[in-house]
Amino acid sequence: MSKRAIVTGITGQDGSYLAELLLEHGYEVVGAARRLSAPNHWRIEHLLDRIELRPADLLDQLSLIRLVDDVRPHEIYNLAAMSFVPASWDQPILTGEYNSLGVTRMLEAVRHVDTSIKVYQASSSEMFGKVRETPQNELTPFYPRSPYGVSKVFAHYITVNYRESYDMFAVSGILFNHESPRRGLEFVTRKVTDGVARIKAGQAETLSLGNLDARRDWGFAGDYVRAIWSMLQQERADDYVIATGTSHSVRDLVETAFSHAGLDWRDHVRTDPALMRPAEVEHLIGDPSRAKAELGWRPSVDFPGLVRMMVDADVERVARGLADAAGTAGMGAAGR
Ligand code: NAP
Ligand code: F7E
Repeated sequence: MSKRAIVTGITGQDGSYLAELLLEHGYEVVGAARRLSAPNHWRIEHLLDRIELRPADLLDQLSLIRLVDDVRPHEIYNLAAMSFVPASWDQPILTGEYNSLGVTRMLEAVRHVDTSIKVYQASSSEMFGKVRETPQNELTPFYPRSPYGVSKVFAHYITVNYRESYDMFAVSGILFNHESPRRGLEFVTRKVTDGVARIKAGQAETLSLGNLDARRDWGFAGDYVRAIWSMLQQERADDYVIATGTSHSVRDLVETAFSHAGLDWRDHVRTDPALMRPAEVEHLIGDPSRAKAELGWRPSVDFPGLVRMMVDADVERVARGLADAAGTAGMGAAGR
């Protein structure tokens, strides 16, 4: 019998890669999507004849109960969230509604319908924020630096709490930054690779960025969804850090991306104080030892390989004249 899974956030970066992976594993995939006035299916267009989409919104408790009750899945991957950190300063209350209470609503739906359904919650390295130790592992204390980070700490602990209170198989993956050609255009990797492609094509001269000194542990989203799936296949529910174990600065990212396109970044990149954050997360680097030992997980794409993949995809997209085809939705927060 094939397994059934619900993926919330299926229209997002991770949802699209996870849906592909679940289909490869023979799952029936039900994607939960909120209603929008125009479809936002560019990441899952190629999957639409193999998945089922159902309406549900993290803000609406009954929509989640109905979804879980109708589908009766074996597994739920709760990826939906307001995921852009700067927007969380603009809309902290809505961020909490989606990312904290929304997760609680999903857990409540599972508790109400069937506590044997396994649940994955998308936790984040942003919970480490102003880091207490380096590198960060599953036991590193949290010190979030944005409403987004704070909202994810709530979600993380409510997931632990439902596991411990109701004996649910509920796990959190503490994922460090992961990117791909399907990343939203406002995140720094994609902003840079899209900028490189436009400059290369003569459509732009300059690219404005914020803090070039911030360092992140960047991996490839396609690798990270393998870890997500694997966490729900374990005997025992536990939380895992997923990271590459290496970090680079935004400046490294810029240098690597521009030079791959044969450009000198110093001729094009400007820094704009308006793009600095009220409280920055300076340096994140993860220790994925537990995931390596218990899940047998390894990343397959390194930092230069990731940047090259993203630059090549954007150069090709811009050359084909598809300048707006990928991810213009969600650019509400001044492009930071
Ligand atoms: P993403 O591309 O921004 O996708 C977010 C998804 O959530 C979209 O499908 C969006 O739907 C959906 N969504 C937002 N609000 C919703 C609501 N109220 N009801 C239903 N759906 C809603 O994010 P991602 O990069 O794939 O990340 C997936 C998850 O992992 C998120 O929870 C994120 O916070 C977390 N995370 C990401 C990273 C990373 O580096 N990518 C690292 C750690 C954790 P629309 O298409 O309708 O907007
Ligand atoms: O910023 C700096 C910025 O927006 C990375 C989300 O997926 O990963 C992501 O959060 C760094 C920051 O990602 C620009 O100040 C400089 O230090 O790409 P980002 P993020 O904030 O790390 C975590 C793990 C998540 O969970 C989140 O959902 O880059 N930076 N100049 C810039 N960042 C942006 N966006 N734009 C700039 O112009």
